[in-house]
Amino acid sequence: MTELKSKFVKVYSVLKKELLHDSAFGLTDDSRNWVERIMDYNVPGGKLNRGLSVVDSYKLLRELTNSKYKSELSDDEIFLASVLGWSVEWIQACALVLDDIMDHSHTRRGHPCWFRLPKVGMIAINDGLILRNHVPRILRTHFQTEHYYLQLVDLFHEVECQTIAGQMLDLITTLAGEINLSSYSLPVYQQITLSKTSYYSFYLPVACALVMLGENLESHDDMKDILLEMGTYFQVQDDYLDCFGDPEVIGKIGTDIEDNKCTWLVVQALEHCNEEQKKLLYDNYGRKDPKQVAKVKELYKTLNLEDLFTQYENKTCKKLTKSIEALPNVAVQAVLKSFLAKIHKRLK
Ligand code: DMA
Ligand code: MG
Ligand code: MG
Ligand code: MG
Repeated sequence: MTELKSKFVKVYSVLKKELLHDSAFGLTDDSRNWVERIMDYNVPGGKLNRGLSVVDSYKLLRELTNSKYKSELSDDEIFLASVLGWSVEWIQACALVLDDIMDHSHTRRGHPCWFRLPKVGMIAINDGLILRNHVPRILRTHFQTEHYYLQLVDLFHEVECQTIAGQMLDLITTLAGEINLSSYSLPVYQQITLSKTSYYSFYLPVACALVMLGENLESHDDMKDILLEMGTYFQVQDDYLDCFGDPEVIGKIGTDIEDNKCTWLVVQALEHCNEEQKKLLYDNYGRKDPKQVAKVKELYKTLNLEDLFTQYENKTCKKLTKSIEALPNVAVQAVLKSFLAKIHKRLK
């Protein structure tokens, strides 16, 4: 583990302790124990890519955007950037707890989904809200007196609006798809991924770093556009791994076919199939029966969607690299390249 990562990881228990003793929640001994379980089960067990990229982005952007920041990162700066990183991880934890209920998922990060645990069940809905309400408390405790506090609160709020609207679109598109799969297309798919994934996973971490550096977010739209595009690439990979990934490696069992989701794979299948294959897809997509799921996967194989995905990955990586290299600022380029390196050809 790098020194920066180990400093980041340590901040989790600081925040956890503060939240467990935050009088706003008026916790009893029993509810305090429950909240501790919610946090420990759902917040720290992921790849931490989103959280760490706040610290990494802060470091890269600080070193190169402003000459007054030539010195080493102070412990205070690392701590504050880590707090923001964990706030992003908290948003993610909340989103995943609720997403797994809505997607009827079974496992997450190699364990049963929180709502699948005995005695949790639909309490998980309120638990998701607890996690979501931790975020403004964290921001208040650590940033209240900073000049950029309001900007930070606004940023989290706006990104959350995007994310939940994206989740809604994901879910209602599925309803339309249950009536007719022909409503699934690449533009519809891109709209869903942009809002449900790109904003909170790619834009938010970098925007946090920029706000901390006192930068005006509006003047970084070129970087934002590339980050959002990377988010789509990331979700295409997520869809691919849902079907073709190793559950042992990705830590979750795919449910997209059963759930009738508008995924990159089904959009490609619809685009490339003949009439007979289309009928097979219409008859078997969105059904719980494992035999029907297997038929859909077989069709994906017949249509060579695995090769198509590899081509997409290579093409997208080239295109993103070109856009990144066309940007004027080296620091911005470095941030974007490190994001791309983290996700390109990922297996989990
Ligand atoms: C994830 O979409 C989006 C959010 C906001 C959690 P998804 O349901 O494809 O994610 P996963 O495959 O991790 O369940
Ligand atoms: Mg989902
Ligand atoms: Mg899901
Ligand atoms: Mg998925």
